[in-house]
Amino acid sequence: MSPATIWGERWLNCEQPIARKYMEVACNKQSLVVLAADKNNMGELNDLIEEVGDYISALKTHVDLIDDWSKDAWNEFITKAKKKDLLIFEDRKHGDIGKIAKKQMGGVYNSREWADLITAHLISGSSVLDGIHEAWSEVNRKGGVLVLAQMSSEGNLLELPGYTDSVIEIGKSHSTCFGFIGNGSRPNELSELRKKVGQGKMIWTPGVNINVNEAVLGQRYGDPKEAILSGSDAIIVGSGIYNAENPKDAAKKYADISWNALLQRCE
Ligand code: 5BU
Repeated sequence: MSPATIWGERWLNCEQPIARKYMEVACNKQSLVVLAADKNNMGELNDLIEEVGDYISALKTHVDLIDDWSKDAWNEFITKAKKKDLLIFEDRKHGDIGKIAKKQMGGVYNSREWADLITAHLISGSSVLDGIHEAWSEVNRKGGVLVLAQMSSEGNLLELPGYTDSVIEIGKSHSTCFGFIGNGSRPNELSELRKKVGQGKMIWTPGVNINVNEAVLGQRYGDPKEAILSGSDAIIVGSGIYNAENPKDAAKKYADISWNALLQRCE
């Protein structure tokens, strides 16, 4: 199915190449699944991407989780993921002032060179977005930031009155903001977020698992279909896939649920 048929105006009016790429890949793979590849070593990461790469549309990493990280091994892994047509999304949760966020895009991990998308809190103000933008520009790349408007964890302080609204206001008008992280575990919060964000930016949602009781340490889970129907454009799923008895089957299942929910939302 063509992106224009599925995404309609959002595809036609979209000016961000990365958002277009995501919408296109999602249609090709019929999946709105972003894999949270929270593995601790390169071997397991490589195996996981081989196994489920065809059923997901983006790969979310936490580069600092890896025990045996090396530049070469990482570059090889990223090359493999790109061959599977995946956007690379580092969940860095930047939050420092602009000039430091810019430097933090370099350093040992040098995420400006390989990450297409990155997360940031706006706790320090909008300069974090400018800093990240400049870091990408210096290596002739243009990426997108997913700004944390909500979180999935219980008791998070983004829920304090006014915070989410301020974040939406800044993010909506900033060209480096690709979209927002919404709380996948609470469909009503997601619907509210979508209303406020409008159609111009993406909403991607962690806190999604078919087995909502599997949440530990303050994580909260909601149903993947509900998340999409409430306005999410991508479900971020980690343990629901990599801890499944058969990760490939689990990835296919999440892909089918997400895609069918999107079709239903388009009706
Ligand atoms: P899980 O295994 O599906 O619970 O993993 C969720 C992933 O999403 C994990 O990598 C978290 O760092 C990430 N996450 C989250 O769970 N909740 C949030 O609000 C944000 C990110 Br932001």
